[in-house]
Amino acid sequence: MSYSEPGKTRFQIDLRRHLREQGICDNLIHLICEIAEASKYVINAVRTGDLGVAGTSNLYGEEQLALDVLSDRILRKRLIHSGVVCCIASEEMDEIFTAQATADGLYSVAYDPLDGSSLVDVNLAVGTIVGIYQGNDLLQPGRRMVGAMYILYGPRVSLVYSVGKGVHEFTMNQLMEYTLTRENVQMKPSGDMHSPGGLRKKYSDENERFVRYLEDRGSKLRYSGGFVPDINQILMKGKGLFMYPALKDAPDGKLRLLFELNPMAFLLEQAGGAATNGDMPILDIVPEGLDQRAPVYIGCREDVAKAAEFLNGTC
Ligand code: AFP
Repeated sequence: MSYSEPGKTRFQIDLRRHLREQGICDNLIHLICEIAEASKYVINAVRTGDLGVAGTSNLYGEEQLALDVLSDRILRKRLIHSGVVCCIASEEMDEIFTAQATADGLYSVAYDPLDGSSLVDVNLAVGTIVGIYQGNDLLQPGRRMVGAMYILYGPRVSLVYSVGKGVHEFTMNQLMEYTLTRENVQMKPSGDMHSPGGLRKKYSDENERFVRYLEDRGSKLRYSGGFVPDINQILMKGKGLFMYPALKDAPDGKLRLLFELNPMAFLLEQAGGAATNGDMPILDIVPEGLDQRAPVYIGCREDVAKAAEFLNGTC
């Protein structure tokens, strides 16, 4: 249902009220609201912050931008002081940070504070991605998440979340409050848009054949270089497929399981879509380390199933 139809004024439902209606515990409501609060400072950093490098590198050996470091610090502080988090890990940290020794009634959070940060200097959309687990174990299959969300910093700021009861979109208003704009977002079974990541000349024959199949079917190319805007486009249009496959020199692809793939796979499945690495659902992969990557095909469930057929040779 859309709450923003032109010409119709509706009562605005804010994030906290919507969360309360989900019947989840107060700690989880508090945690999601704290992340939403932190995002207001991240958007401020994105809009006005230093675009230079930080002079440090992350656990993948990638050069960190000042914005990566600042966004990470904003989220980390907020999470640590929330009182409801025991462990956190982010794409910008080397190891898991323990905020509280006890795990009872508390959550662990895996997040990418500013995904696509290298796009800020050319003024393209970027985002924050978050996966939430009960207790202190972050190295468990994504299917055990109790919630996932992202915040998209585009021409408008939007927050999309799920606590396992559908996918809901909120948009930041002029008072910097998140109000409901779409409830129970649903994916179509198949679509006509594709976002193929990675250099095509490094694709396997199977992946190359799959992309040619999509093109022959009339699928349009839609790739921004930012995972959050690319996934948001698929979710909000209800159609499309994003892939970042294994490459000849990168057998696990590029995207990170804990910080990027699991939260997005959780949201897509909640909306009736799917996500696979080609062999198994992304959400069933048991992570072996924080820095694990995986190939990914995510979007409409029939398109994702077709990708798997090309990869396993049945198509
Ligand atoms: P950065 O955070 O280094 O900009 O990477 C963004 C990202 O992880 C993800 O947001 C994109 O989908 C993907 O990389 C794009 O990768 P390519 O530049 O190889 O297309």
